[in-house]
Amino acid sequence: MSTIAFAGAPGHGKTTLVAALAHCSASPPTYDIVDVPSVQLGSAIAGKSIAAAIVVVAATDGPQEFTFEHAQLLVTRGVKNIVLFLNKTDLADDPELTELIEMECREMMSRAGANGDALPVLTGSALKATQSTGGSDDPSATTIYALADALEAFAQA
Ligand SMILES: Nc1nc2c(ncn2[C@@H]2O[C@H](COP(=O)(O)OP(=O)(O)OP(=O)(O)O)[C@@H](O)[C@H]2O)c(=O)[nH]1
Ligand SMILES: [Mg+2]
Repeated sequence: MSTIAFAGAPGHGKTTLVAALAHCSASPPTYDIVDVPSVQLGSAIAGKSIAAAIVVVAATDGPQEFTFEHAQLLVTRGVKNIVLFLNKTDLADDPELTELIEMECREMMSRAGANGDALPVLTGSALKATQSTGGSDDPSATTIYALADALEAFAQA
C-alpha cells in the first residue's frame, strides 16, 4: 500500500484534515497515512516510500520554520507529489491576506527546493469539513473531495 504523509507546523491542522478526509469519504482510503506530531515526521517517514505529501499551513499564521523544515525534508526524501493545503480559512476573513500567504507558501516551497509556482494549492477549513453534512454545495466538503481525489490518484500511480 502507498503511504501519504501529512506535514506542517504544530497545530496547523494535520490531524483535523485527516479526520475531514475520513468524514467526507464514502470509502476507506487505499493508502496508509502518516500523521504524527511535527517533530516526528522525519523518523516516521524514514525508510518509507512516500507517494505524496500534504503540507498543511494555517491561513491564520502562514508558513513557519517548521513548515520550511518539513518541505526541505520532503524534497530531500525525493517526494515529488506535494500538495499545499491552506487551512483555517474560516478564521481568515481577508481573502487578500490569504492570497498573500499562498504566495509566501509558494516562495517557501521554492526555497526548500520544490517547484513552488507549480504547487497545487487547496484552500479550506478542515474543521468545518469535519462538521459538514457532505452536500455538494458545501464548499468546505468540496475542497476535501478534491483533496481525496488527488490523493487517491497519487496512491494509485
Ligand atoms: N477554526 C479552525 N480550527 C481548526 C481548523 N483545523 C484545525 N483546527 C484546530 O486547530 C487545532 C490544531 O489542529 P490539529 O489538527 O490538532 O493540528 P496538528 O497539525 O495535527 O497539530 P500537531 O499534531 O500538534 O502537530 C485544533 O484545536 C483544531 O480543532 C480549521 O480549519 N479551522
Ligand atoms: Mg496532529
